[in-house]
Amino acid sequence: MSWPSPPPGPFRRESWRSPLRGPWLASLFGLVLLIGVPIVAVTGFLSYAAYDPALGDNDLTPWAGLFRFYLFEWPTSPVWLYRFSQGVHVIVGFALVPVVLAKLWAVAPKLYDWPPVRSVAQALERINIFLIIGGALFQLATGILNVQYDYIWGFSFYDAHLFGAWVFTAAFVTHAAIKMPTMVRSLRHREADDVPEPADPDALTPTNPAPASLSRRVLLGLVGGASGLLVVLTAGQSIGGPLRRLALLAPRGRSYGEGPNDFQVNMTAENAGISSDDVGPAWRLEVVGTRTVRLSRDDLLAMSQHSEDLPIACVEGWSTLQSWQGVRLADLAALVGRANAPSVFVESIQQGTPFSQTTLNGGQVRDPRSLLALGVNGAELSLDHGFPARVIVPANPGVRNTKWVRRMSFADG
Ligand SMILES: Nc1nc2c(c(=O)[nH]1)N[C@H]1C(S)=C(S)[C@@H](COP(=O)(O)O)O[C@H]1N2
Ligand SMILES: [Mo]
Repeated sequence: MSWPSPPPGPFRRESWRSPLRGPWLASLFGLVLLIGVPIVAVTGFLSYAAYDPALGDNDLTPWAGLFRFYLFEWPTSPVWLYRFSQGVHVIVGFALVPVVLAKLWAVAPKLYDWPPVRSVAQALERINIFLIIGGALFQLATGILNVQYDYIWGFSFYDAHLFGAWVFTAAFVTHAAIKMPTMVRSLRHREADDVPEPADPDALTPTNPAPASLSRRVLLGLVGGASGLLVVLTAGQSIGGPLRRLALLAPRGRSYGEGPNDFQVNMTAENAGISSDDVGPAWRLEVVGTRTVRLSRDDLLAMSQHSEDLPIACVEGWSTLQSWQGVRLADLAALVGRANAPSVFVESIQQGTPFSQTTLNGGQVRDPRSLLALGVNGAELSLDHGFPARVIVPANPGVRNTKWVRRMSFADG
């Protein structure tokens, strides 16, 4: 079969005229992605492990079992582990946006290859390229939107971002392996700034270049500058200090509350549907083990109190370090005869959302720094921060630090 000549427009090589395009430029962006993408991927897969240490009641993902092969019991040390890994995931993810767009621009002529199918190998490679582009844009879009907005999805962000990650990773690894020799070869030779690159087999270099409107160096400066700006506009949410005020792209990473309780709130008591009756004097914590004990807030305050400086670190990348006061999870486990519980299932007063419950693993229960917090920074917990009691566990993702706790069931081990 022979193909007709290319239709007018982008399928014609001569319609691509920027003198900046060429294999060196495409390979340079490729190299940056080759370093950046694995950082985002590894921290992302770590986040999944952190979410589901016991893979118990939290994991509502269909077919999640397929992806559990690498999971391990999430540790409690160092306390900043999730704060760091998820901060890196979100900050580097943002920083890669301009690089991904620049790389797409640099290789755009390839997307309009003519004839569209020449051989089985070429067709497979093209399918793979469309999976990478689709995967990258999907992951960046879902990730960024999740940081910006709450619950705008008709589907679970968590499932979509996880499946997207596997599709993208598989396509990325394949593409990197195929293109490695081309990248290494192309990066060896750099043309003077205002000269088009030599003709290349991938046909990225234009056949009839237009005069340059900006130099390659300026283009690289713009892409790098855009990445740097995105880092400045997000990093404060994880790093804190004066940078926090600059974290405009992380609108939920800012303060909320009064005095000692003046720090981030994602889910307010009002939005969670917590009424003052729920948390009034009639509130009891039900602790279930070999026996069931019902404790008032005063009963809890009469137990041995401990104070720990621990971060809250959200999947969205924001984090904050606070000083928490309350009773040890280990003491509650011992109280109901389950000192060696392999896990505890925690339920909130809040209803009707996966965030209202969590499973913590045995290491998290036994760590003496893991608290059921009654206070923060020396003051009573505010209602928005989880009054009468909330979970706070070192190195734990924020979402597993359940607020407005009503029941803790220590498993039999
Ligand atoms: N009951 C309940 N606990 C919850 C949540 C929630 O929506 N409901 N949000 C979680 C999330 S996603 C985070 S990051 C931490 C901190 O959230 P906050 O800022 O709303 O306190 O609380 C967690 N505990
Ligand atoms: Mo969160």
